[in-house]
Amino acid sequence: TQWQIVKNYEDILYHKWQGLAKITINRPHKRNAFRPKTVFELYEAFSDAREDRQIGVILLTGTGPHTDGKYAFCAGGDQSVRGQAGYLDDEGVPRLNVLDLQRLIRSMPKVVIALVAGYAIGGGHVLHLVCDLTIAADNGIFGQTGPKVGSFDGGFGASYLARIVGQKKAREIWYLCRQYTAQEALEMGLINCVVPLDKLEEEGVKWGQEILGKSPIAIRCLKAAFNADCDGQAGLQELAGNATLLYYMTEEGAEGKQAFLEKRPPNFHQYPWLP
Ligand code: 2NE
Repeated sequence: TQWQIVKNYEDILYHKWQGLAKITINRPHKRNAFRPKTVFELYEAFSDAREDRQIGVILLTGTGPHTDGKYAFCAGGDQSVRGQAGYLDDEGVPRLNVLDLQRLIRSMPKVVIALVAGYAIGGGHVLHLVCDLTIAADNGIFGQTGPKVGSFDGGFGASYLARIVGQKKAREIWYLCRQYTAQEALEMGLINCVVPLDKLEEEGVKWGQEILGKSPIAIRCLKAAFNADCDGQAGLQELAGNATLLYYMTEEGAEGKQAFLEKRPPNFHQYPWLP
């Protein structure tokens, strides 16, 4: 792969290559924990990838190893900038803007694959969770820490986790704050596969290329359908938005617009009432 740099950021790296985007959290000295700036940069890169009609698959990963040899996907919110009401940005405004990022990853009509080497912990664990797919290196470590460090994620972090691994396991993960190996995560259905560390990106690119050969609209509607089952009216809005998009692409839908613009009654008689 010949990744091209899209834009230089402070806390992340952003590359593209042949239909794939790669977004890398680049704070290895903090186990890739995110501060508000990191999240704003991630949000911008994901928004760019969403807008780019060449891009169908986004790989989300973390820089590693750190100088101590350890790897991390992401260790959640940066506790050193946590203030009284959230994580403080450069102006001292408290933020939980990672929740906006979670929603963007889930709702964007493209496939997001988490590539996890090392720690996916706390809010970093929730980030891999909200990705469509997760490929882990054999050194992957998964877990929540909220009740240990005075935090929790009662959104996707709790209910979506329970949808994936079941209620009992999700409660165990949150109440005990244990760490689980990649193999254990695979066995509980939390991730899609485990590969040797040096094959992680290669495997992500392979899965991405396979997906890129599929129908964009089919993938788009499937992602929205999977979301709709969990996301209530927000999920239905997303799915219905896709139905509207498809309707606009039909002659029947276009006839309504055309008739309005031509100031004539619409002629829908030419279209059947299908059984
Ligand atoms: C990730 C973990 C288990 C790694 O342990 P270890 O022993 O390999 O590394 P160590 O020494 O703890 O960390 C290395 C350096 O990274 C920093 C550490 O402070 C340390 O820095 P130095 O002492 O070398 O200067 N670091 C690691 N994680 C950090 C973090 N989250 N914030 C700031 N600095 C961090 C171990 O490091 C760990 O347990 N980390 C904390 C995980 C955690 O509790 N994250 C926050 C959960 S809450 C959250 O993310 C959240 C939420 O619940 C709701 C909404 C939004 C966010």
